[in-house]
Amino acid sequence: MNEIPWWKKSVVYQVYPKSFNDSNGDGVGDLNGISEKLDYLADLGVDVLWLNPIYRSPQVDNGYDISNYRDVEPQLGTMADFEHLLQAAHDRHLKIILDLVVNHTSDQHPWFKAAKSSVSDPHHDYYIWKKPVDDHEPNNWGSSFGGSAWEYKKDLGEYYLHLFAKQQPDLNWENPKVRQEVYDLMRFWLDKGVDGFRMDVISLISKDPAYPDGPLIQGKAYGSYYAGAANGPKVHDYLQEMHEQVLSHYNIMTVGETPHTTAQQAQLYTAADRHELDMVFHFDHMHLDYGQYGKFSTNRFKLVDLKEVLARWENTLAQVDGWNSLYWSNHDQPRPVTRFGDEGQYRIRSAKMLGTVLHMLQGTPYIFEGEELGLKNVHFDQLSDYNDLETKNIFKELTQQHHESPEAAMKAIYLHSRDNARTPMPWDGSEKGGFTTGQPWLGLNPDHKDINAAEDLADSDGVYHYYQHLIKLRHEEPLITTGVFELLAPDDPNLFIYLRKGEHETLLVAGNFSSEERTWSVPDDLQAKDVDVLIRNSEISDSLEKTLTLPPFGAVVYKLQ
Ligand code: TEU
Repeated sequence: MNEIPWWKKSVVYQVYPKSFNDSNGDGVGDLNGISEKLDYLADLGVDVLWLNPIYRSPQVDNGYDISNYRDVEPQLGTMADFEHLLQAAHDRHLKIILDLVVNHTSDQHPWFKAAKSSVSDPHHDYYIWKKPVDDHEPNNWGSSFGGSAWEYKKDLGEYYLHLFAKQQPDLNWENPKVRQEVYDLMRFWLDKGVDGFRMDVISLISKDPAYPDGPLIQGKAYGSYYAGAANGPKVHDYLQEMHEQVLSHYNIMTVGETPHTTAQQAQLYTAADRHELDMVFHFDHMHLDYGQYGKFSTNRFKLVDLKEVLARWENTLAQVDGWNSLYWSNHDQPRPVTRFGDEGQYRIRSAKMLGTVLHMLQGTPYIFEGEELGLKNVHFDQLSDYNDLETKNIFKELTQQHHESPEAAMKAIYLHSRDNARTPMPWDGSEKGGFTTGQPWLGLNPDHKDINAAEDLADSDGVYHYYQHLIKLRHEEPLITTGVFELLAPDDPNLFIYLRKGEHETLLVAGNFSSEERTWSVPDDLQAKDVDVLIRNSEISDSLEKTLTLPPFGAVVYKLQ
């Protein structure tokens, strides 16, 4: 059998540099701060660190608006600091992947400054410009952050496209010069020894040349660009060209962020024989609690729907020797304990349960900073306490366009603001959480006095030590990487139970998503006394009898011979 690629047996830890650890007291996390915490990360047992963008940026979208791809954002440090971090990580057998943001640049990038200077500038068609149609925007597309996706440059008599903030103009991937510029900047970092990339909204880089209007959904004033910009006509040509010209020349890993992509479409991105990407991030499980206004709703997910989504992705990618990423959260999502688990008396146990049912799936697990501590969403009282432009824009949309009360808007923001994930890491219970000696760029979660790394690591039953065990299992138990997935009890509204089947052995994974004790009738062929308990988060039977009883948010993994 072919050697299993290293990234199929790896666990990735996502570091949001601004919020991880501040080494120089300016209130902003930085690269040297990450270097200071490498032993914390190596001891957890992870294999790869994904750093959110570290490049020079005006910070309109916290680094996802890049003005120089070959320089480090001064607030985060210097190129020497990065090279030191990379070497120190490699010395601990930790790989580092960077965030490749090439669907768009900052409007402060020299390319865009030249492009907007004149329609005849050589850089003009590095971006996407259109003439007005009937004195209006070229189509009805809305920006991800509210408003139109088109910005008019009066002096040029043209609009430019920005699927995100107007300070984030979309690059024109139709232009081969743009593609070569991207491949060159990728080589710049790979030749430094970087171990791969997470590719920001890579499913959006090829647009439908007709730029058709998008459907009006969820009460939005503008049409969705997904119909014309997600999984566009040439996206696979571009990725296969990138693979041939760059990726295939290095022993690296790649993960594409592919919003608005189905499991079937993901087969095309990740099938081994297509030579595109190693895996993708999908969003199907992130949209289960969306409501009439999209993401900012007060709906709660339904476990039956969650199990259907996770099983569909497991089964669909397995059909083509594709590969899955496994995640509960990232820098754009609320905290898993709040969204999928329990913030109250079962916070720690539900955090462990969520870790168990995710890490035993087939795919590469991603741990977003703080997930290994069971962190919760933050309760900021004022809108002014939030930093994220998406959050500030949605407050205006909910109150001014949809006439929701400020209280209702703040409740939806509490549940879904991206700042839930971006509050500074609480290293200890001191006033500034051991994150900084200065004024933090974003407030810490007030609960950090009790919920912090020092407290959790001192608890042998804490979340961090449980995650160490989960990660160790992935490194030692081949079935977690290769076992065939089979969902059991698909209609059970509280229990997530599945198998990972090998030739002679089987793993049975069970998680209780409710705050009540639940039971499950174990099928005859799975009842066994001589089973190994690989991990459990509470008092659960040592063997599989006729009935499996799981306490509130209980989780267990059995290995059957
Ligand atoms: O996010 C793209 C994307 O899918 C987001 O719009 C996501 O759907 C939304 O944030 C969920 O609330 C990537 C980055 O992860 C995000 O931080 C950037 O703001 C965005 O691209 C633009 O680069």
